[in-house]
Amino acid sequence: MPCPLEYLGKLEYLENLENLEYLDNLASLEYLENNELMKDIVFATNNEHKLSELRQLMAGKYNVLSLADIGCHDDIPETAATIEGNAMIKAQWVKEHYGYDCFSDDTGLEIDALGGEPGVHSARYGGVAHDSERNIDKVLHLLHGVPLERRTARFRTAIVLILDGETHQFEGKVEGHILTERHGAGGFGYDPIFKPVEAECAFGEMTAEQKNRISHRGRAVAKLTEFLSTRS
Ligand code: ITT
Repeated sequence: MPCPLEYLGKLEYLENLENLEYLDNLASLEYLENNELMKDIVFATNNEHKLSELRQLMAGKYNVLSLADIGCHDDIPETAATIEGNAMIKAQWVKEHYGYDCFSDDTGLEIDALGGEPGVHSARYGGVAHDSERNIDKVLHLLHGVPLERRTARFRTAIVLILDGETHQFEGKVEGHILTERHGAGGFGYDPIFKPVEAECAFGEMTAEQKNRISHRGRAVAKLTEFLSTRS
């Protein structure tokens, strides 16, 4: 339990709230610290699945705002040759056009037997943007007949954070194999055909919590939140 003196600043703030009379113990203050007083942070993504993963990963620490929450409905161009470059474009777009400090992530699935493809082209590998069924069909087709030991792959996530005029980068990755058919209906994107080395099943068969614990995005976000905790 933190020292009550640490709450003095918040008490001043709370004095202006109508419901102060109900705040009769430190547990209530702690609740407010974790919820109503949580800091906002903008996540520059149009992908609802990624947004929901991030909200879960940062729950209790940050209130993650979406692009819609800040009135941004732009189709931000992702024209860089690397996932780091695309993450940079998205974060800079939000900062330049909307003025918010923010972070973005870009993720690629790198399959060794395909020379690292789809990589930066993961979203539209099958020809149509964000059509996961087509993307998976193409991967399974290209890997047809390739034995398990040569189906090695990894998800790699690059996060770019723009904060107080500075840019910071974080990376997370998870090694695994591409399965020969779909498994499970959980997650999104390529999750049904990716089995991490440290798990017995595909991402598609995991709960959100199980995936977040070992995923590329979970690992990159852990570094981001660790960094943010040194700044608050
Ligand atoms: P934003 O650019 O709006 O953030 P996006 O869908 O384009 O969303 P990414 O560029 O980061 O997201 O990822 C490219 C694709 O890679 C994405 O559309 C999915 O097909 C796949 N992908 C990303 N993260 C994944 C994950 O955790 N599990 C499975 N597939 C994933």
